[in-house]
Amino acid sequence: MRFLTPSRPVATPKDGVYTGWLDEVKRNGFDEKYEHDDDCVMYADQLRYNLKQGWYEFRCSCEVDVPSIMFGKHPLSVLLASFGTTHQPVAYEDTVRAYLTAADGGDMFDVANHPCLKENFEVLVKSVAVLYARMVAGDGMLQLLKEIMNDYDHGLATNCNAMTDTVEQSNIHGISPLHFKPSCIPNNSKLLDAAVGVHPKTIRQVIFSEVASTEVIDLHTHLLPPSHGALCLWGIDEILTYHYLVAEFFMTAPPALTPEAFYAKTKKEQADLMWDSLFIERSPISEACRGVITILTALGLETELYARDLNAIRTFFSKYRDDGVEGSEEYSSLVFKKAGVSYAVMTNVPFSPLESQHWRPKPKSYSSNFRSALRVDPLLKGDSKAIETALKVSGYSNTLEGARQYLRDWCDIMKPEYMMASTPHDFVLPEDRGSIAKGSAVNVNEDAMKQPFAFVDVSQNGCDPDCDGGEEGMASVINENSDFVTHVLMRVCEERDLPIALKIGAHRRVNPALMDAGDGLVAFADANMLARLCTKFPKVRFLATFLSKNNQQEACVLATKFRNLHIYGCWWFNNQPSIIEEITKMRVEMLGTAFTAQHSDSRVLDQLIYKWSHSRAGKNYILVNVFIICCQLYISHTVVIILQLLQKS
Ligand code: FIX
Ligand code: ZN
Repeated sequence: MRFLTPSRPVATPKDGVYTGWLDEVKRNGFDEKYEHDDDCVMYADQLRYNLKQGWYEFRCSCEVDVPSIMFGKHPLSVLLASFGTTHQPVAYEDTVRAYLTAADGGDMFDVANHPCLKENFEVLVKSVAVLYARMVAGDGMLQLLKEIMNDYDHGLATNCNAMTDTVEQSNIHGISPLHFKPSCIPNNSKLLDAAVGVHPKTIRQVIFSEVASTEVIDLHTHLLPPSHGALCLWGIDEILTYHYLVAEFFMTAPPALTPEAFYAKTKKEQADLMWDSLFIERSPISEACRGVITILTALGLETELYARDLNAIRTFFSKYRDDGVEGSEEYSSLVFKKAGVSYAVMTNVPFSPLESQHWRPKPKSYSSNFRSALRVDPLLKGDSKAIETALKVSGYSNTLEGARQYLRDWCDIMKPEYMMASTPHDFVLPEDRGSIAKGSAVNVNEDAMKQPFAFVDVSQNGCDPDCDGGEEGMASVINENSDFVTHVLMRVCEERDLPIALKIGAHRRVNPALMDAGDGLVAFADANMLARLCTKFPKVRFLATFLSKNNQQEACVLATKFRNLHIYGCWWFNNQPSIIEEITKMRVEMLGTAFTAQHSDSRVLDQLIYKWSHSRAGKNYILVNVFIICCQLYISHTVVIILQLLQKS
């Protein structure tokens, strides 16, 4: 690094003497005052330094040939000075490589050309380029050393890979998973404030690298923390029995094996069957199967995977399992770290006694990797029986006010980020149930209701945004005609300023015997209902995702009509590379950046690794795709800004 000191530009250096900037001085060119200053101190052999102005002189005889910058051989310092202001690390790589291989420079020519070492040498080049770019931007050398010693797992013995601002070439051109790699440029680095620009030649590399190192928030999962005991699912047997894989397994399972017989087996036996069928007898190429491979590879289990040795894989997990809750906690932290997820929003169901026992009488404490979302499906479904039972068991009055209080209390206990529910396939708003049944107009556009899939002209529906049906405060008893959406759910969302996340278009139990694996989809869900909810409850913020590919364009249009609507994720059957590509491109084109590209819907902790590695990866996946699309649209300036924001967030 000593000879890579950036220097002021000099046309004809005297005796090979150059000027370098001292630590933490922004290297932004030559200050005219410099020549006449009296604060210069001679330190050796006619060389001076000036602490006040932050420069020193040094001799360097190294000359290098870097055709991408200047033709012919030039003194190293002249080449470095030619950069002027700060650039992206990749811009310096050719010069660093030339210096490190020069005989009077790093003298590493043999290493650079050794068949077994040249890859490692390239990693060294990239890591030096990062440190150099940071020094040019003004990060102090001592700060860099302290960081390496304190922030990297192996201190000064850390593999240079951790310090490179890059991802493997194979990722950039293919669709292989893009595993999370913590950024080697911390948030306090001055490099992030420098107007570094992005060169068209390097933009792909920069995008991949930024996306790989961006920590995500997972908006919706079914994960529960280790403190919730058996409800926290992790490990190979859970991974293999994920309901996406069970559905795939049953397509070709022997006819003699009924779903009932399958589910009667132990988890381990089920996992054995799945492994044999999907990973040994057949090629694991579906998205869900690839996910298993991504997880195992990320956990360093390539050898076991290559040998198709399920028991050896189990041994890895049992090391954590044997340590009880502590082991689960340790494994959970590892997964979040590897997945690059800062926190995952859970799905917390107060109506489930299995779950509510972990919240009442006193909520169990859990790591900051988890945040809560209050799942309220019975309220959206209008399932008066389930609601009545829940109220009775917990000692609330069987009234709408009782239901509201129940919800408020759960909000106090769980402190949710939002409320959420999945609509049933035959969902209609309670008020419409009435209008269809009785044929009377209840604040809806009757004509539009006759065309279930036409966009409702919401301005014509005569709905007063403040109206709530007039039942306010009434001690009404809960029955099948109760409008829980208006009088309970939306009321509490408004009171607490909580958004509600809707998942629209699942058709539950299409094949009931397959349980969760037997759920299907509604080919076209009626999105009018969402438009009307957004109109009727303007103070409530709606998050929505649709299960059918057919609804995606309509969802985008709706998002541009209602500022209280935000579209998120490529859910479940849409979470396939080809569909993700189509949906994401459309969303970028129609919504710009005003949408949330993805959520994982993980049910098993380990799945965070694959769902996010796949979501980050290139070509047909989400995050990289978003940025590549931006570049294709020639708005690379915006890309730079987004990348900077991402890095800082
Ligand atoms: O309703 C939901 O939250 C769905 O995500 C689940 O019901 C579904 O089983 C699932 O896991 C999809 O990914
Ligand atoms: Zn879900």
